[in-house]
Amino acid sequence: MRKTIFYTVIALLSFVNFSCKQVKSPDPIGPVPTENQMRWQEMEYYSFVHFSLNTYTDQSWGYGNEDVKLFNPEKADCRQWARICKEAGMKGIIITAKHHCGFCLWPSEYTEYSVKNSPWKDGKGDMVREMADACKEYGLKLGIYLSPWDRNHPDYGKPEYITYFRNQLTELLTNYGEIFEVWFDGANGGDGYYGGANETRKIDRTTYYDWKNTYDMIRKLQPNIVIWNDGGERGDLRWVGTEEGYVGETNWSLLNATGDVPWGMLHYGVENGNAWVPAEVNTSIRPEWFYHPSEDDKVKSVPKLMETYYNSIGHNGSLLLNFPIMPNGLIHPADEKAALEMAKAVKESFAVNLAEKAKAEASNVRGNAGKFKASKAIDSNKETYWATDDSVTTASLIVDLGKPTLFNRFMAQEYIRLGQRVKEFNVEAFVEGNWKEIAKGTTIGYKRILRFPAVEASKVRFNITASKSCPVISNIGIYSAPVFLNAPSITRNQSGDVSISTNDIGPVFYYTLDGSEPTSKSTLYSGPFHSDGKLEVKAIAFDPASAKSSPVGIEKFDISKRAWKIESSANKDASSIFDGNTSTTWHQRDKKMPIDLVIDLGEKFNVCGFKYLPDQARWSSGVITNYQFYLSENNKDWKLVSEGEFSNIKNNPLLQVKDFVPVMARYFKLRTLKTTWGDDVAGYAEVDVITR
Ligand code: FUL
Repeated sequence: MRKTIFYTVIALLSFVNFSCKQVKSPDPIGPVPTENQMRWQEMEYYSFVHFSLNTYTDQSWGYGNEDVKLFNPEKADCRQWARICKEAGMKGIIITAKHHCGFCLWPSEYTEYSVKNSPWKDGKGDMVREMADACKEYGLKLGIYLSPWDRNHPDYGKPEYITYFRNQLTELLTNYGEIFEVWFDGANGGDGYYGGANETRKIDRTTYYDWKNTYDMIRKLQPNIVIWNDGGERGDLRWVGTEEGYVGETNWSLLNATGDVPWGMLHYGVENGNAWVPAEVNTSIRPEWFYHPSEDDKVKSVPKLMETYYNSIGHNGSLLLNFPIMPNGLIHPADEKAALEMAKAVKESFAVNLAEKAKAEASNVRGNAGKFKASKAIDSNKETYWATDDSVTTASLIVDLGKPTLFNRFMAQEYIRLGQRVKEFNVEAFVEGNWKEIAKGTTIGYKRILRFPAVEASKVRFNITASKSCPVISNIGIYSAPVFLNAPSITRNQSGDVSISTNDIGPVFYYTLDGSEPTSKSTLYSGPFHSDGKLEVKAIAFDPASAKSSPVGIEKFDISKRAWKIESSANKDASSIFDGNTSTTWHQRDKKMPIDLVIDLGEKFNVCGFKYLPDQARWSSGVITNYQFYLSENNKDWKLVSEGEFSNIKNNPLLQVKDFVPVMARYFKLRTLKTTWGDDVAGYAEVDVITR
């Protein structure tokens, strides 16, 4: 008997051993994430806080000469920031320890331009310390933003500055505990205070900072860190080429380790790149990064934030969402409300994974081994996965829900420790006895979520139609998420025709013109309507199926543009700059700087401001950074009414609004002094005036 048991055990052991040998895990393909990148990827969602002297000067970029005495956040409370981030489902906070103006939120030993000379806590405060303590208390990780460009420091542009920069980094990476991410913004407008020199300093961003040695130093001081850098040496993470909150639908977590990274590579990654450099989507909860009171009513709505969620985390990226801190040192209640409502929407959307209790079956299972079977993709365990045989690069997995079930989201995750593989896939639903395609996508990566109109089906088929190598899928999710509609956009063309539209599928619109809040009882929009002159339109999108409404879209139009004429050019395309269509543009290419745009308003008005929307195409030429704005009654005698800088317009090409003391005028002149490209091209998507 004993012998029989012995031989049975031996036989079983050799069988197990034999099958394990037979069914080896897939080999990794291409570059794979490091442990640091893996840990970071799993964080998914974390925040930025922007706080500096800009908060007190209503600027986007400080020049470097702003008075340190302005910094006095009497209610500063990093615990409030941390609590909000925690409740919003975030996993960490990156603080602007130093922005481009050079002001330091910690009492750096190497400069006087810091909190130590501010009235805040009589110069005894340390905002980075308070942030680190608050993060610890709330179980969040801490990250540091240290601007390489320093508009205050006298040595900026010289080799000495690199020592200063590294000294500051050393302070930040040694005195505040573990730092999960360090953020080096590439912005550099050239000019600055520079210790009183008030000049333009050009650096070569590929060589000046000697990133290689700085990186070595960082990794020694913080072995678990990830480095974000949008210029020079390749970091661990990449920018996605826009600050509007989305990365490409196709998103490879790969780049090449060396060479230039044009916009397309930032946004979509590089399919056959030789380095793992995943995407981080950074955007602000308001249009701008720093706090501006004029944006209190421009905090992003839940539908907008949910769109950002799907276009970042749902596109194989992480989401870095910014809170601007108010001058009193707190996050504005409207920002808190939006972030918490978004968290609730995310929670509700993904509360029940309908695939979890289902049965799964695959067209191919690697070596027919239990370890790689289809159900490993629906067991909610990130360490197990469904995989196919090496020779199989197209495969299907059917999730049987058991009964007709309503759903509108599909989520898939690759086991990226073995590399990113899937190039193309689609999802079908079994409806009334037939398979019907409901959605399709390209890459998957760490996480991909597809949205589609709700469908009722008993089975779902996930088809991988192209993959670099055998697919390795760690998780699949099927959800029924609540609908969130975006506020509609409202435009008016030069003839005065007002149009209402949206990106969402299926809603109708209701609007008002008398300032009252629109409801589903207001006027139903049935197509463009005519209305010249000053006008305020408020509109909602409404989904008849769920009876849900969007937030209210509001647009204020000023004087009619019907009689406007461009005086400075005979070009016919030029009128596209006041056609109300933000995607049509005009570029003046036939002049040398400064380039003037002169417009005849047709009659005299009391003008008190102007608006400039740059070309919305990515990295377009002709984006104005430095301007002058003049008014005239006769097109001869001009009065300069506004001049300055459109800060951060390159990365965040928002509508720029400038107000000034009212002046009667029939003509205006927008003079371009400098653009982001520094060439002789001035470009415009829209220009407008504000009148009294
Ligand atoms: C940009 C900077 O210039 C902005 O001011 C902001 O800090 C943003 C996160 O990065 O490029």
